[in-house]
Amino acid sequence: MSLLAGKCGIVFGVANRRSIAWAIAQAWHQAGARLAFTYQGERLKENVEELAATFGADTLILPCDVTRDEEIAAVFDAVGRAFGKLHLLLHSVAFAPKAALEGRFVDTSREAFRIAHDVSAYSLVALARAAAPLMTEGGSIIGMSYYGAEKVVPHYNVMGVAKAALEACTRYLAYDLGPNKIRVNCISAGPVNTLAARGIAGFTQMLKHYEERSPLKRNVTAEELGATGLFLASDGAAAITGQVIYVDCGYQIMGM
Ligand code: 0WE
Repeated sequence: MSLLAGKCGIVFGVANRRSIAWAIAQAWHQAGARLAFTYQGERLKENVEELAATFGADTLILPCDVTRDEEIAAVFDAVGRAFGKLHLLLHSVAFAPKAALEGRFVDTSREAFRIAHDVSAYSLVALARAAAPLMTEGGSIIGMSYYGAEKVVPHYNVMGVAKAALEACTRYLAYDLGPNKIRVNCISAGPVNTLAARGIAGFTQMLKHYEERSPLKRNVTAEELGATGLFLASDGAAAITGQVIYVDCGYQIMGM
């Protein structure tokens, strides 16, 4: 029942109520965890405040642009003062300039490549390094990935390369932090209709494609991703680290 009673967590990447980060946060909260949330930019501040308010007064809400070391330091400083310790961290953050997701991968600019990797992959390393000193009782760090990390998904382009980096970072972090009982894993989600997916040309066809081709003949729900996030955070996953867990209705196993 209270799988995460007495645990403290921090969630990066809630934009609105459809966010995968919000689904995982809800699962963690319902399991008894005390949570902190970060938001990127004033535009998303109100959304996160409104959502987090439903979790009660001991919820922390902090600004964080994950490309800024000083903002990351301030976040973990505040979490250390408020919680004194940390057990869970969710990284559900990605960005590539829109143009890089539209044209050909071969045309990716140096700047678009840099931004995609900084926001979407390096940030996991920076957050893990800052979180580790607070994870004195061990911990679970979770990143979000996508199949485009391992196979070509047209137009996913530099995000696929950045997710491949994120998955490799997950393995190296798992090795470094394992002795501290900190586990690091990725959930590779099937497509979900979130803010990050909005405006992506052909996204509706992609959902239909998964319905037709995946063994379960449907798309994954945000609630199901929440349940996997809860599992990976719990002692049920105590011996699982460095892994990429596909939560995609089985799509990834198909060859044709
Ligand atoms: O990781 C993602 C998308 C992340 C993302 C989304 C945007 C949209 C707005 C990163 N950067 C941006 N930049 C923007 O300006 N997904 C797994 C969802 C997604 O995005 C795709 C997909 C899928 C699936 C893009 C092309 C093809 C497939």
